[in-house]
Amino acid sequence: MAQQEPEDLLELSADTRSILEDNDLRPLWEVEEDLGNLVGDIDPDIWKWEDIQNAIDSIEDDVPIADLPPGFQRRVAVPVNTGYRNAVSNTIYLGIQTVSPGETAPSHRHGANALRFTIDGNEDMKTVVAGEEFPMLDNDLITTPQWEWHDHVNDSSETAAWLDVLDLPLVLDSLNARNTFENHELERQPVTKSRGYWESQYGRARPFEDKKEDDIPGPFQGNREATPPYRFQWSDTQEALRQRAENDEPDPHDGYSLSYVNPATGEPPLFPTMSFRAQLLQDATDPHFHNATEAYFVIEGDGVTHVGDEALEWSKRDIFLVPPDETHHHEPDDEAILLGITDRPVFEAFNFYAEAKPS
Ligand code: 1HN
Repeated sequence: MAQQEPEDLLELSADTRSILEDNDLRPLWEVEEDLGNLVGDIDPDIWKWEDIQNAIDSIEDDVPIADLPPGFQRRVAVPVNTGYRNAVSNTIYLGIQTVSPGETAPSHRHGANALRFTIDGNEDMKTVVAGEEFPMLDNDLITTPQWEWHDHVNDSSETAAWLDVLDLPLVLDSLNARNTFENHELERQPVTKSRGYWESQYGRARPFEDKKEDDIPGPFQGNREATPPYRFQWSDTQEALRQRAENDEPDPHDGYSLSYVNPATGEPPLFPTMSFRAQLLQDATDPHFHNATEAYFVIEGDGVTHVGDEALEWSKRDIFLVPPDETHHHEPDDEAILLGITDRPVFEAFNFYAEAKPS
């Protein structure tokens, strides 16, 4: 932020200025400069998998999870950009986390919502959420809703890696809701549910009468239906994408697209703050722009996404960012599948969402 030089300041009498300063007041025409400018420009950006892999391998060699300082205690490489140094945007945090064979990322819970999208997984890599062990197979998407206990246990002989997505900057910075983090007394929470329990609660045949409508976990209140712990198996999502490509028309901007729904409502968004799509692209999409931010993880294929004047060339496992209000469209080389991540629900909740085609 450019600080105003004293000579730029409108002449106010010394008396007026000291009255204002002494009373923690500022005139609007000076405050204006700061409004909407505390977060720097968030530019289009891409993180190539090769570079991410180098980084996560290297930090894995250097630090066991057990040696991490007290705090979140997760071994993660966090993509950041010029305008916002904690995360990819002021609403969405992405990270690439590893857990080595035999390691546990200890149990804790927090107010922010989280999800894992598995990059290198297997049957014996488990994320334990709200009492149930969820196996992490490649491309599975698993929710860690706000205030649910979660730990990650690698009982396999391979290092596991995944993409973390949290609404952390929104919760911690914008909303300043910082007082909701707790470590479990145990490194691993007790597994109290059998495999498939959460699916049985929220699948197609499910208990109905005794479900509470406003069951938001933790100290929170609100008017959204809580998102349950849930694993979206890639094999199901992949089959649904294939059906869509064979039978439906593509969306002009998102290709053959599926929304990950909140299993409690059967509708998007998956979390009140973030929405997720699996997108199969066969042809170039049409350009448009919107005020929501989008981040993408490349599940399969190669291509380029044009964002403003920039061409982001992507391949499998790359991560890229489409900032607010930048015109963008995708051009897959051949067939490609993207995980689309957006903060659009936040805008929609307050009737602020807007999108348009370039003129
Ligand atoms: C967290 O709980 C995890 O549970 C990962 O794996 C990254 C970043 C900030 C705050 C909490 C996890 C996180 C995090």
